[in-house]
Amino acid sequence: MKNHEVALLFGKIADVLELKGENTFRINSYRKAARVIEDLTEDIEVLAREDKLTNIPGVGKGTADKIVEYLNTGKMSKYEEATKGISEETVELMQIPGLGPKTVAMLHKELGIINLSDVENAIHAGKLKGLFGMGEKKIENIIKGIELYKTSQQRISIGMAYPVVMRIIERLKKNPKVKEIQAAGSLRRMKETVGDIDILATGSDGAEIIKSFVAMPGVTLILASGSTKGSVRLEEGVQADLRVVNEDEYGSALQYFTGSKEHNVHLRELAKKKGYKISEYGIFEGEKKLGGRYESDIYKKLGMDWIPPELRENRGELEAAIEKRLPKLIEYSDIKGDLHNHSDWSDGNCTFEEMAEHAVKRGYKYMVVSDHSKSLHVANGLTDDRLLKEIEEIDKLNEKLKGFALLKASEVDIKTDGTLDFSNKILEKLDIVIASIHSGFKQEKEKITKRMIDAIHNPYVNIIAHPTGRLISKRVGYDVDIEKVMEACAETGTALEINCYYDRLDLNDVYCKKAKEMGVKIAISTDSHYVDQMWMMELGVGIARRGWLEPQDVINTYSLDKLMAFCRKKRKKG
Ligand code: DGT
Ligand code: CA
Ligand code: CA
Ligand code: ZN
Repeated sequence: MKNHEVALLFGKIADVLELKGENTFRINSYRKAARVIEDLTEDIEVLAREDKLTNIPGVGKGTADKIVEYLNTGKMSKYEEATKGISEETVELMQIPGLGPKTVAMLHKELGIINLSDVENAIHAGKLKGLFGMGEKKIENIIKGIELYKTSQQRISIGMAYPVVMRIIERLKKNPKVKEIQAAGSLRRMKETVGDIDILATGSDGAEIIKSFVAMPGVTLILASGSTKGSVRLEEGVQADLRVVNEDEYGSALQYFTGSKEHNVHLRELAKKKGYKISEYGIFEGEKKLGGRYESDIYKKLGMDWIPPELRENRGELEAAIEKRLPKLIEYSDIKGDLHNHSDWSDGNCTFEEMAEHAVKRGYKYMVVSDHSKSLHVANGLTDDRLLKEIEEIDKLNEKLKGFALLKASEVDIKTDGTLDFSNKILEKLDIVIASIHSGFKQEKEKITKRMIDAIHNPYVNIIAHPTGRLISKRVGYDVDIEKVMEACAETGTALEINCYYDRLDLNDVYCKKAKEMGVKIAISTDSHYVDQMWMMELGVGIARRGWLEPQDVINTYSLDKLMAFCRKKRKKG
């Protein structure tokens, strides 16, 4: 898929135009196109072939032509024109969180800065201090942004890698020479970012299998192609390795290549203490091979339960496996509904009828319609009247639906002073209320924490969405005291969200585990703005599993009745 490349180009055009101080309307339209294309799960090459690019919201004829030009020639003349006289390094610099076009323009004017090492030198020499807008916090943010940028350059998001790997595996499964095949490495562990993709297979003819692997569409470079290992670069900008191993070593190879490295190191020590040796080829006592066909051979022989891959981070899972107290992790099939979605009443791109239809196809029993509230103008937030009207429309649709319920909700803004965007009189009419922060990100820790806790104490608020506000590739998040937030949630019966959107995954795995330990319930929600974002529930479930969560910890495993009882309980208490 070239979606990411194209989105990046449009984003860069917007940056350059902004750097030059051009018309904001045009800048915004490039930004919008970038965002929409980045989020799209359909392949733009397919859409281009079918002449359907202009069906993408925010993509007009002019934008579509630019996409087609890029897909055909690998170049976009608008980009070349816009960046004339500006170095590639400067364009790159604006991709760093905390260093947008305005800041880069200022740094260029004041210090002649044109690239990343200029910025790093200036920070070191203390030259940023005292410049316009350069408080201590801003400089701190730039330093964090540079770190984030450096790591994200080397890793891609699970949201991008996961569908790619599923496609590769589907394709190779059709090859009659392939017997077993599955992902290993960080992807199998559902880590939020992936450095490279590791796939393992068994089969009758290694060289043939590898040949078909390196010849797949989407391969931009073949790095290695032998009889047991193939290695390629994919157009998503990530490397993928396929290893074909012997059947009687498949389990031990899977165990070894799934990692994590820290988990494996600890496991090897435990094996050693028992007088065994483990490797990718099996588990051995001296020369004698004790097992290796199945992954569970390794764990069983070491006297412990098999450990689900998402737990293998050396965070206490080995001890728990020995003591037979591993959690019974939540699974995708436990999910009964999606608790945070937007329709075209606010900034979504589908009707809630369309969203409901898709939710039914997924086998859900309920789905929350939670459009934005009035102060979020950029997202076409609903006024009181429009929300009341939407409620009516949802009621009407519900009369027609059987065995499935649309829940009336709002993603209500927590305003900068900690009050909510709708009065309790309005909130009372909703089935479920989600509250979240979309403004005042730079507030002091105390202030932003209090703001969130105030919202949590509102008897109508059931879920806090994307609790830390981070964006994996571009934003650290607000400075909230998450432990205090969790205390308030536990006390009031308010849930915290795992937002499944691939660049959010917020709460993260570590915070999920903490929430569980503190007695806080979790909602796993996709925050979908199109039907084809609802698949990201699978990513959220992965994060939940990494956070040791069991079905009972997650409120959207509840039946509709139980979920409604959860919401009502807080109202009664409040
Ligand atoms: P990534 O690719 O950075 O997202 O993370 P992983 O975990 O996929 O790491 P990768 O691709 O370098 O290696 C795949 C697995 O192979 C890793 O999780 C554990 C195993 N492995 C690799 N190198 C070592 C090593 O030096 N020692 C041990 N024990 N295992 C290793
Ligand atoms: Ca890997
Ligand atoms: Ca690897
Ligand atoms: Zn939302």
